[in-house]
Amino acid sequence: MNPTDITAGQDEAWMARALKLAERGRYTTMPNPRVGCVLVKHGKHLADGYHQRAGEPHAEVHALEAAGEHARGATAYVTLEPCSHQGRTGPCCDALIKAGVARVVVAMQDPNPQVAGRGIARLRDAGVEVRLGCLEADAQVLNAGFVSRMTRGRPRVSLKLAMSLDGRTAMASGESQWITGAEARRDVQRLRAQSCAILTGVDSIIFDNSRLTVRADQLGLDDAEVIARRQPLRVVVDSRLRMPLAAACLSEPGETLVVCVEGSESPRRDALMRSGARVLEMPAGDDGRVDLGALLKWLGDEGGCNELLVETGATLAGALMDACLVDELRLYMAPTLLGSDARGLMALSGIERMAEQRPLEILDIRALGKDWRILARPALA
Ligand code: AOF
Ligand code: ZN
Repeated sequence: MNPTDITAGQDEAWMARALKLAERGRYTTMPNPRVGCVLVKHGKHLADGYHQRAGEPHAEVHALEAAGEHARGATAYVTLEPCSHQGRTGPCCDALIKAGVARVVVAMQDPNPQVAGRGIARLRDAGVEVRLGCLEADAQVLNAGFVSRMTRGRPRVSLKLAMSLDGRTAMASGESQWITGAEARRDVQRLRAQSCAILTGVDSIIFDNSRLTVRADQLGLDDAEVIARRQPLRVVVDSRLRMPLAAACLSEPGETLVVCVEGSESPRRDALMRSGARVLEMPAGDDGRVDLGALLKWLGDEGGCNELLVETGATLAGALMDACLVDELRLYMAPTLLGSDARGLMALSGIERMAEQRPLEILDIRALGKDWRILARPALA
């Protein structure tokens, strides 16, 4: 939509610009949300702003600074409700009021319980006209991880699986490199870069010695070097502490969290810590393994984790699906056949009859080089 096209929705056009600005923070704002702001006066663009990093000014502050005195009487388009709390930075709703902004168009309410409507209420109390819900669906998608952490106390979980056309993910030996091509792997690199943490099982570390890192040279983005300076937290589910002390990921930049069940052998734990791991004890679930729901809660509450990417084998993938902890499946399907001796996609329990199948809803399918990417989510019963 063209912002100068009077026949089209003016608010929507300016909000689309604000969303594009917010998008620039995709790889850097965590644990904060991605937020963009555009200031407009008499139908003309005044200034842009977006949130870059937690601890740094919010989107509105950048835009107000750029507009200076001209902000008086302007309309602000913000992709998230302006904050009302004193966090690492001051309340944005007060900054907008002080600058004399006359109207604020907001895409979505801030799910942060410290804000949750108070920013909008304060603006209205000060006589500022507020429109809420402009391009809300797009804003919700952009910050689905932040919304999940704020409303459910756990990250949004994306389960990534690379498979052959016959649904196989590895040879019987565990060998799996590489099923998909370079473009699909680049897509996964970007996914890693935008995730707060990557979750895997200890068997994936043992078989593949995966590093689970973001590599600047594989991102294919302009600011790849800057993005790759932040490495997502690596989380290894390792109920009985079988993690090899020489695992490659332990010597990579960034942190590796090894998660075992409470009461695990302490000499082993100490040795892992000396090798550079952080060890976390979690309660055991009914099967004696790490309680995955409790781990996700910890990652949300203590780890500030908005988006969690799962890159793992069939057992942990199945356990997460069984526990209804997967929000999105990202299946990378390669045009190849690995045969029936190869490993299956995920070990799901309790499926014997067709009535017990687990239906999925496909959200998007697209080609990535010679491979296909399928985005899906568990279908609601
Ligand atoms: C806004 N504009 O650009 C962002 C907002 O620790 P702080 O001070 O950065 O506050 C973080 C919280 O502020 C975050 O949890 C969310 O509720 C809100 N983020 N709000 O008005 C922005 N990034
Ligand atoms: Zn703010």
